[in-house]
Amino acid sequence: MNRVLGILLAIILFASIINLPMNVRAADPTMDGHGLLGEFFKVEKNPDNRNDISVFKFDDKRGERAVANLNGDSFIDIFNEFSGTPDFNTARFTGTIVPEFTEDYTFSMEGDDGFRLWINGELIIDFWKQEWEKEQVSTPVSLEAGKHYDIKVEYLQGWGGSWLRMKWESASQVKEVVPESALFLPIEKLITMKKAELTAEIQKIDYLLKNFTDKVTIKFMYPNRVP
Ligand SMILES: [Ca+2]
Repeated sequence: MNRVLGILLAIILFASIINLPMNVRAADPTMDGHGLLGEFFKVEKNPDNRNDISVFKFDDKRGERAVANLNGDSFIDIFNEFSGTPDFNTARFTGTIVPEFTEDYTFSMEGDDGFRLWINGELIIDFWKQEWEKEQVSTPVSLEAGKHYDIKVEYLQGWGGSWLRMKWESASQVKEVVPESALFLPIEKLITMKKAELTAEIQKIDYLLKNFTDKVTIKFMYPNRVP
């Protein structure tokens, strides 16, 4: 490791120890790239038939937000914020899913209203209906431990309650809500996040170099190599 890098690491350590207030972006709601990327869309209801399923499309995107997992939490606040109304919206959730065991997995979903689930590009649950609280179970999907599989969920909300719950189970995996730890944001989103984190670290280093260089001692990392 060269000396300049050593100095930079020392400064980063110094910055984290003294916890300076700096103009960096707020922490993401998910940790270490876990979770799913949610995209939220507004739709126009058919004024003559509020049960017209054909209105639920994905062409009027209003915003996006990372979610930890699909655990039954209400989407109403998010739709209110992005669309201005909790009624007649759609959402799409994407990322990757990593199983713990090499086994056949079965997915179960329940929601208010309907949903579709793809794993590794294969549509395994198709419940595109204005109905609610009706659990749907997939056919078994063969997965390998530790491997990232693309996951996509599409969701429609007519009116009233608005939520989704996604569970999995296998011979070794007890049926549970798929946890945040098994879900990862899409790779392009991860790269954007990591770039932002790196930019924030560089901003910290810039700030510290300008304001605190005289207080940083290289002895912190290399006690025997620096005079
Ligand atoms: Ca609903």
